[in-house]
Amino acid sequence: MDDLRDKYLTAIAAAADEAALEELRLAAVGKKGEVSLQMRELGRMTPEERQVAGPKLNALKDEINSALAAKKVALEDAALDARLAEEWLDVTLPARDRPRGTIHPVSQVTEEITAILADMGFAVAEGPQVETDWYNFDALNIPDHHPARTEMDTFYMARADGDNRPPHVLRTHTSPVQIRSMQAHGAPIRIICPGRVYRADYDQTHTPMFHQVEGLAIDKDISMANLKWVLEEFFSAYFGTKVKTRFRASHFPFTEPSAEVDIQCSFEGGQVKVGEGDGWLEVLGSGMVHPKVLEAGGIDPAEWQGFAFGIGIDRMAMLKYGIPDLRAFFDSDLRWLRHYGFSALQVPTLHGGL
Ligand code: 2NM
Repeated sequence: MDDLRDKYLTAIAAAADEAALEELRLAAVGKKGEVSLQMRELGRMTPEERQVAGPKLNALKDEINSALAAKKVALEDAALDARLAEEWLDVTLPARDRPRGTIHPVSQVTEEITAILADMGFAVAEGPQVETDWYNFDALNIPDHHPARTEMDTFYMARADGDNRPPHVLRTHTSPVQIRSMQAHGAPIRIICPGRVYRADYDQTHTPMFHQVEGLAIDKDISMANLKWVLEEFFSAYFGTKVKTRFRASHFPFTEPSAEVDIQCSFEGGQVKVGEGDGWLEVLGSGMVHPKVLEAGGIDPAEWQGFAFGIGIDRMAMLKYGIPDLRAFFDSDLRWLRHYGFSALQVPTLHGGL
């Protein structure tokens, strides 16, 4: 029995892998293993002999099984150690840089403006950028002879000879969307229409494509007072400081009366600061929607009235984020986009101060 113990404990200690261990298990304590065969001999012993040999054999079997189990764990530990040494990973390494885009200031500011006005109860409406001249001009009470209709100011779509569809233009404002919304939903209505608009103009302060958001609120008793409140709330939320407005009488074909709106600002050292000082900056046009425009939208002007306004989004972005040159907005220069662009994670919210 001592020979068997020495033989197997030594072999188990020296086993190189689990397969060798399994072979040793079968040879020692398997059905036909040496220890098992010895146990079968017990039957042929005298009771006195058996009382001595039985417990010894059982102890030997237990000892070999324990040695097998312990060696199995040791082999597994060694295998894991080998893998850990082999598959070495430095989790403190900085991640590889990935190419990342930025959110364009126009997109960011559109989101900011939308968040503020949506919070006041305006729904967002969108529409086509190619419009008939009826939606872009006639419905807005812009007469046939009006200079805005000339090819000097408006992009007309090319037409083949004999094409008798009405003339189409690139919309010069988002008002056509408001006409379509009035036709679709009727009154009362409170909507804003953000989007791209087009005018044949190109210099320091004008690009042939730019962005506008127009607002429209129609109900039974809406007045210029409501307009002034909405605009002051809007500008104060947008610039993050109380902003006074100044209304100056003006003229647009689609509103009567009409007003151009200035916001309070200071000009110091070539720097414009909104919401302080005693200077004024013209930022939008507005007024009470003309009865003829309500009619074009299918709304009875004897029953309903309301205000409308139009703001230039690009200029709002320049003012808030100190961007000096409008034309650079649309150059797609990566250095400009990285400098003035926003992170995709920087989502404007009212509670976050936009
Ligand atoms: C402006 C100025 C004044 C305007 C009018 C309408 C409509 F379609 F409802 F009649 N939408 N926007 C409007 C009025 C726009 O932009 C400078």
